[in-house]
Amino acid sequence: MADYHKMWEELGMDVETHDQLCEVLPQAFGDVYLSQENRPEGMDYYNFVVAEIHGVRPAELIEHQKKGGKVFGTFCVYVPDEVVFAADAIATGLCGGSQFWVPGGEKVLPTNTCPLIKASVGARLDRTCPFFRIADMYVGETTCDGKKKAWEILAEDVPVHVMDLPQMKRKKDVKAWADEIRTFRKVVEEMTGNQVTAESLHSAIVLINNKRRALSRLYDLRKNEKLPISGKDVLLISQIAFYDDPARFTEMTNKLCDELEQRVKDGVSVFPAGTKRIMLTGTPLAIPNWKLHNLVETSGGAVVCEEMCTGTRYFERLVDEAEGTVDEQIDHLAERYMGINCACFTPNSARIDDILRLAKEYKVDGVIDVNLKFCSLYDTEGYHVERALKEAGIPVLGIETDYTDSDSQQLRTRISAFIEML
Ligand code: BJ8
Repeated sequence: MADYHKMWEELGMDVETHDQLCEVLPQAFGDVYLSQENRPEGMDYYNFVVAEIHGVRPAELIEHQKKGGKVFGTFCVYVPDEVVFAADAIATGLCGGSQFWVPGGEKVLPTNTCPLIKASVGARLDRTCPFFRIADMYVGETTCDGKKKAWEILAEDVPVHVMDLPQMKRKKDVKAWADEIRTFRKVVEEMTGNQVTAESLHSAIVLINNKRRALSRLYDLRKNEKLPISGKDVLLISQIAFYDDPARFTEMTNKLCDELEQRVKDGVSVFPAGTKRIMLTGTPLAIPNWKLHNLVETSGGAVVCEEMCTGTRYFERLVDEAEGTVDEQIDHLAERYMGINCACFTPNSARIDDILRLAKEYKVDGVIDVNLKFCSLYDTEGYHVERALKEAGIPVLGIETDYTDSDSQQLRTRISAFIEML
């Protein structure tokens, strides 16, 4: 990796502590990723992005700021990136997926907070992630209780705008979300000094839809009996989608899909025939959380789909691209985003329908219902998820875990036994 120490120092980072993270990440990435056989050549791009994760993209964001541009950090797939890009600003995902940041979060949060929140808060307060330093404003949402309270703590250190997400899906809730997006538009316009116009919003909708189209194309390729790419690799791509430049990401992902389509034509598979097809459902897997995919794919299974925010919830369904006024387009955004099925909604039966549909589409042999420790929303919803799967005759294994490696052996035993009985 190139030397970015000067940039990190200028960002006010704790460079010494950050160096420790830089030391362990390449090893972890090598073990999980580079050890795979017959990886598509198109993965070189994503390998490069990860190798330079705290260098290349942060440098681009800083370049954008030097030209007077703003950067917004987000934590949830309900926040419409389109509004940010329409004001000539950049949106970047900030969810933390490493245990490295958790102790920092625990300094201010109860221990029984989910690791995603603890890692995100720790990354900011300990000054050990450039993305968290660069963002001019954080955009939070009222999804789960832990996040809602975390925004108040983060707001002492960085400007935070919180979007009030309704938790039911009635007509009036969709309208309320559209109003929240209108407020967000004003916040973004004020922060950037740029206007969101009908033209710029339309271009941004097409830009982000194209990213969704590329991801959807990639996921469709996993529906093939012969899998041209591993689940691990697709997870990595999904994670990178949250912070890479959207146009470049779309181009590179489409290029990879060209290669994968050729593989399908040639009958190439990265797994031996008969490998069990597993779908994961549940809480998101933020970068660099590769633990479960690695366990499944080194225990005789292949992950073929993720019903997760780092998965189908991120890209399924497009925003209506009909041209119109800013107000009309915001209504289209609200409709699309309110179609995401997060466990913070009640009832959330459409998620169960999605899981059953995806299990069929991806021809899965079994489902693993994943819960990040202390996420009571997904944990509780697991009751309905697992019951519906059992009723449909689809084997399911419920798992609760965090970012540590302490349960890896135990999980491997359970996952191997599950895959063996499929
Ligand atoms: S739309 S899943 S990204 S809220 S895992 S922090 S819910 S305690 S991340 Fe999420 Fe948006 Fe929903 Fe997706 Fe809270 Fe649960 Fe932690 Fe979570």
